[in-house]
Amino acid sequence: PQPVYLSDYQPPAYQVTHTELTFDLDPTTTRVKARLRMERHPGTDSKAPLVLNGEHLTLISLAIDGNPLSDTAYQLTDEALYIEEVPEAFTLESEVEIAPSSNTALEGLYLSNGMYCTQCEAEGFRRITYYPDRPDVMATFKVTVIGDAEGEPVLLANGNPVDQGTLESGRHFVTWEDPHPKPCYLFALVAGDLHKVEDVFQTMSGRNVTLQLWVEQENLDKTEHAMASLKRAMTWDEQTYGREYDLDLFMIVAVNDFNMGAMENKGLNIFNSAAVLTHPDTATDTTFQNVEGIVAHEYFHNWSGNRVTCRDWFQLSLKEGFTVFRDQCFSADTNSAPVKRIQDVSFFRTAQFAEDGGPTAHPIRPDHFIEITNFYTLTIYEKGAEVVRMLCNLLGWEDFRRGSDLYFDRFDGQAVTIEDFIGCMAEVSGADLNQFMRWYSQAGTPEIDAHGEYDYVNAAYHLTLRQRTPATPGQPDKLPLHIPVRMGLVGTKSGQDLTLTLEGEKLGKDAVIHLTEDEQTFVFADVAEAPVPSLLRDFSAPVKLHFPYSREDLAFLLTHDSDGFNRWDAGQRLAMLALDDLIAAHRNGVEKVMDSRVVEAFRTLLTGSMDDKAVLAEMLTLPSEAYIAEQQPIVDVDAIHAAREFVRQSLAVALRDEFVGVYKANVSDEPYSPTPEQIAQRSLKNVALTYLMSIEDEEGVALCEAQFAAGHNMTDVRHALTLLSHSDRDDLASPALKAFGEKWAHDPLVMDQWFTIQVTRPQSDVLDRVQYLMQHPAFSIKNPNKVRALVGAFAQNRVNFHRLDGKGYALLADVVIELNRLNPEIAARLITPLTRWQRFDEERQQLMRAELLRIKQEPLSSNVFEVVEKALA
Ligand code: HT7
Ligand code: ZN
Repeated sequence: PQPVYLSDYQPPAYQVTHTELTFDLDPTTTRVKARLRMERHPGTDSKAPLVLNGEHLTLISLAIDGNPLSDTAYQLTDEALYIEEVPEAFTLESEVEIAPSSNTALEGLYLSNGMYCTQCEAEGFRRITYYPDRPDVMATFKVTVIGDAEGEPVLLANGNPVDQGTLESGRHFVTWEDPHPKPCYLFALVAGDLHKVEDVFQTMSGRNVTLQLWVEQENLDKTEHAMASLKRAMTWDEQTYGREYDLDLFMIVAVNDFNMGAMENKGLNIFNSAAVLTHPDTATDTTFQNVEGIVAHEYFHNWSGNRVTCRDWFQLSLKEGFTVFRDQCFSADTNSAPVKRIQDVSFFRTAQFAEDGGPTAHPIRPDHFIEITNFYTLTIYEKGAEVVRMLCNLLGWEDFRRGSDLYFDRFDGQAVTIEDFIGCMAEVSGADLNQFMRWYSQAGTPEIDAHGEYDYVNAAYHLTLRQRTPATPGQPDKLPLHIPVRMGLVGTKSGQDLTLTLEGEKLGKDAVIHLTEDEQTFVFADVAEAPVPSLLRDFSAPVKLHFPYSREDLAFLLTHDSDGFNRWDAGQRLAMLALDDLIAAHRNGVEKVMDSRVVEAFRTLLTGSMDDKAVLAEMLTLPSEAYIAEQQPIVDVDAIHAAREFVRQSLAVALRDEFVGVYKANVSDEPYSPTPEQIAQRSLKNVALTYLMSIEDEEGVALCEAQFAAGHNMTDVRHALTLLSHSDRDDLASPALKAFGEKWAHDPLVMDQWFTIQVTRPQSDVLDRVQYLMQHPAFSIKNPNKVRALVGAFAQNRVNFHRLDGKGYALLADVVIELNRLNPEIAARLITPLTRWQRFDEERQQLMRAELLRIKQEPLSSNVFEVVEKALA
């Protein structure tokens, strides 16, 4: 497979202005007729051949302006159809046959549980018909779907229904029209035995929009939260960005087999059932919150992605980074803002930093790729969102909003670039964003080494910041970035933020300083007392910040920093220092000793007056093993696990009564509701229970068993089940797992949770269990949710996946090899843990590389090929 380069971009020679499609559905032989009105793009070569993408299609007929084309008038390959000579403007008609039932890649038109559905982003439309499958070709669509009246009573496509009727042989049809020009990646079709819940939303201009959520009958009781989330998102986008919905109908469909979370097809969003269905008995608080965020994200794409789309797939972050930023702000406004930020950053620093430091690191706007589906990454999405957030903070909300208005107005109905977006922001604000643009082209996580010195004589504080971005594949040398550092100086006597005076200007008590060079020293004047600097408040830039904080400094910031995010971060840094010592002690076979400062900091948290329970729960949560690993030069999975367990158990022993108190104070028999208050209370209670169960405290075990048995809601039940089944006591684990498995055997989404809980146990029998569960009737390798819940989750089980006999790696490689044939996109994602081999000791490196080499021997899909090549380079 050959890479495509951004620098080779050429506008399309031919545009499609209107697309008419007719689908005659059948599992093995669906007929697709296409009628495309096309015209040559002004300014392109009049001799340019017409090139249409097409894969896995059987061509039946082809005609231009009603004249059938002879075999010699066109050329067909496995990937494209070439027509040498075409008029300036013409109508192209084609008919092809496709087989949805054998489409296991879940790209194009496929069957999920007997239901027809589509996934066209990024390049799935070419598996439906011959077409210029690129986002800068935008057309209006009219689509007729013909199906079996009994088997597929519901026939959906984008836009508004304009016709319907019955046909002979028990068939029927519905015709849909979408008046908004769109690229074909936003095309969607769904047909099956679906049932709907319906609601109405009145837009800010007073139009009524019908909202429909389509699901299988047994899921009708799991739609309420998604519908409420959708209405909240519609209101938020009107109030925050002035964006109104633009059709009379908005539909969401839930399907069981889906490669990602959801898809923003115009007027017909298709969702992985795991990303839309909720019920207090079957979904946890985390799922409720994810569903709200994903529903909002897909809805927000209607403007940031659909009305204004990407010129080419290199610009993917234009729509994804901006839309993630929008959904993060929505969730922050709707729930607890500090907790949302803490959770997002915590995930980002663990997973995106790892991606940015590994062999698949790439800029937010890559300059080449082999397989675009490999680039739906944390860098494009989450780092892209961090960059938009920095921009918003640099400009201030007012200018950012004016820039976004200009962007939507100027480019409505067009396919554009990241420069177009940044250009609007620069134009409204007058800011020079040239250096800022480097964030889009430079891969790797910038690191800031910071040093501070208090000058008692002159009452000044000198802060020196030095930045460097490590080399990444293909980018050995980096230029300095524009890094906004939000900060404060917290007085050690007063415990208050001190006024920041820089170069004679009073900046207030919380300000942003701009690091634009390799090294800069900032001298703050009139600093009346020695301060501890609070740097990178609210994670103001996606960088690693190193400052030589003492444990005393961190304990001080933990209680005195006015920035909630940095208070949490101080706690994490303090715990990390203790963990580092314990990891070293474990490695050296030295007795482990708990740092009393950490115990005292936790005691203060538990007994103090902090009334935000959600933040408190986060502060009491230790850094994850994955995050700790990210901080180590060479990952020692066993030492990390042992050190973290030691800290957890030491805290549980020292603060046992406090944890029992916190647990009991937060038990509630209120009916379940996913409100921020209830979620906070449950998190705090369950964090306390986690500590108690780590020492198998008798009362803790009783509380845990009672919580499991009470079955009040899935958040509490799942947490209790996880603790029982991750304990060393089989008398606790086995009965609970058995009871849960039997109770929920009928519910695929709950069974996914059951799989995950079992394969993330720390006990050493897990590998056998994965193999056993892969034969379980509820498991199917063709269903991405099952693969993620079982095999993907196992690969996150650090002590067991990284077993020294290499069997964890071999199991993953076996599954990747099988999936490479069935679903290359999922196969390529699943390899990720093996690609991080350089982070481990020599022995594990050899084992991981051996599995990558074994995969490489196979006839590989371009998806898996690209990842394996990079991993072994
Ligand atoms: N824009 C959507 C991306 C997506 C996707 C991409 C590749 C293969 C399958 C896919 N399903 C959805 C989702 C989003 O970011 O909103
Ligand atoms: Zn998106």
